[in-house]
Amino acid sequence: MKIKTFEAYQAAYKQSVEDPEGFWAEVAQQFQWRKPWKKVLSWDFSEANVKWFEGGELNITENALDRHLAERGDQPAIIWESNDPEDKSVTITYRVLYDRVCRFANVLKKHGVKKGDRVCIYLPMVPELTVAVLACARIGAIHSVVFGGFSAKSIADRINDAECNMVITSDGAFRGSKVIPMKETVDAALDQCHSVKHVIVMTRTRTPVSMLKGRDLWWEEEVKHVDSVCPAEPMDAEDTLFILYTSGSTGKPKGVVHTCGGYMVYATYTFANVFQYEPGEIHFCTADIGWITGHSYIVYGPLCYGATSVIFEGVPTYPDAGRFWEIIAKHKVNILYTAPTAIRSLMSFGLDFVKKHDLSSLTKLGSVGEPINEEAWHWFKTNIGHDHCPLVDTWWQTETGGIMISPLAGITPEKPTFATLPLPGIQPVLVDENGKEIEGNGVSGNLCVKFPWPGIIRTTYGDHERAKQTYFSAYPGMYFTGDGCLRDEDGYYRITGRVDDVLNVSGHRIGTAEVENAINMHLGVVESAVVGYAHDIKGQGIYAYVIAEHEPDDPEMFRKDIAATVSRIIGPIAKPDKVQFVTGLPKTRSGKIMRRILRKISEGDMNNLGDTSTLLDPAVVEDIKKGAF
Ligand code: 6R9
Repeated sequence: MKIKTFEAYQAAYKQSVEDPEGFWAEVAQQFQWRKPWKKVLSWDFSEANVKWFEGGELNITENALDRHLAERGDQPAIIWESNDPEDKSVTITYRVLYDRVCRFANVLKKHGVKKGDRVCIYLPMVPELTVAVLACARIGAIHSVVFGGFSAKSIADRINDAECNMVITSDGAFRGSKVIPMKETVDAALDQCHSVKHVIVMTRTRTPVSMLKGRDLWWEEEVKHVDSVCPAEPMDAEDTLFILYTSGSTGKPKGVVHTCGGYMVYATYTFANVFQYEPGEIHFCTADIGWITGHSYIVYGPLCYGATSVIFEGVPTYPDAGRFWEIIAKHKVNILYTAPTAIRSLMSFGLDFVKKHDLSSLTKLGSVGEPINEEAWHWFKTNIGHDHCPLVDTWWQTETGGIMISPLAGITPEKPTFATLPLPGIQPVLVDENGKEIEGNGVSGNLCVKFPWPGIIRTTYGDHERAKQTYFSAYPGMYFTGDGCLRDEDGYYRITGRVDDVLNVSGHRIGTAEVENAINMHLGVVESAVVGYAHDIKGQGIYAYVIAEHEPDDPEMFRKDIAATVSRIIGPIAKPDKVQFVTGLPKTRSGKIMRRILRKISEGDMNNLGDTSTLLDPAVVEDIKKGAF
């Protein structure tokens, strides 16, 4: 499965383009299948239909667990590091993880969860989160993990969209110095959800929680009364493995659907190759399992490849800004996979925090989630990687299932801030606004992919038309990523950021429309427009232009109230950084908000607003400029 030289990469790439089916069949053969597939690939982008390994049967947990027991049953699968550095860390071997997954799978079954049912998981970063995810996969239930920072309303929307019949949560969560309620938030969500029959509550903070008779169950109690044997449910390669909600440029977040066979093959293949994982290495991905990075590179990729994966419950700055480095020294971490926003934040605390810890175990570094700026790239490479660790800048998306464009660690020659070259099987193209492919090097355009890969999104849950519209209609015959991209003279790719109305705040994807809808729900707000602006640490900050019914008496308080509403409707991650009260918004004669102008103003670029003559009322622009931050 593993490519070991740059020549081998080039050969694999060539083969993957000339004979994609042969290429992926060879990779897929290295997994454990219950029944072989009949057809490697069938696809039709115009209908958003892609199928991989049709007719094949498998269970991903047999690949992530059972298959490792004979050879590495006693090897750590998970090393868990608590929020509190004084707590003992927990090591869970493959055998123990297998046992815990089987038991919990039996708990789910006992309470009526069947193949195809949807289960919402709202948990902090504890080992039970991985257990819950794998237990669902074991019995063929579809997991929908919701990031712990989302509000009750966001949880409710996701539960209702997928009609989940089970929720798995905890009493509370530890996050830095804070204790955050979890069950209470789920309870508030469930007031608006009628499909949920049971809630399983894991004990973490032992904060008082309400437990309703007949509905709510304690995790610890339930696992005592079940068998430890749970045969894996045979799944069709194209059966849904999970749903993960993500933001787009319009409307509510959509449920990205990934299926069992293709996702498994792609997450594992990319894990092995991009990180050049060597047996026994300790892999530390700092993402939350509530995002795709955690799904693919904390849980499924590493475990299917028999790796040891670190799960960290806390935040990089608690108890101080040396926490990541302390964890690396403590567990002799070899691979660190993190986000530019974390790097920039830790940079700002100075090198003393770094120097206190022994980072000599590190062999490879990775970055994901947003474009990495030159300064952060070099700081990471030099101060954390001591200039000898390869640094892979990995570009991909929730919809792609796994890494798409990235160096292979130590194999692909690096170039700071470039995701470099496509992985085997990935055929990127740049297109202009008219959908015409831009060929050659030294060009920029919108990034599309013209051939399917096994990890590609299959549909948006419950609304196939939306998947077609969002990804396959802008440029017929191609998957459109929503990203802008540069291909330099060497054919290296650099992703420059979203070209649609999606923001990337601290690596979190947030739709401007979602934030506007939340702001507009606030009492006294008439209308709003949200744009992103360059932010030193977060990458992008959220700038909201708000028209209020009356001029606010206490604008500062009104801003805080608006932030509270956004927090309540979406979650704290979507709170605007800046709120400017305006009397009008720049609109075209057809009523469309000209965000281009608002973006420029939010960045302080007042003199390059471009043509404003097509505006309904060009005078509003002058007013907005005067009041800008
Ligand atoms: C994995 C993940 C996807 C969006 C994507 C792009 C941005 C991710 C990047 C990157 C530049 C990288 N993005 N990795 N931009 N360089 N290495 O983050 O998924 O949360 O769905 O976000 O993130 O804009 O379109 P997701």
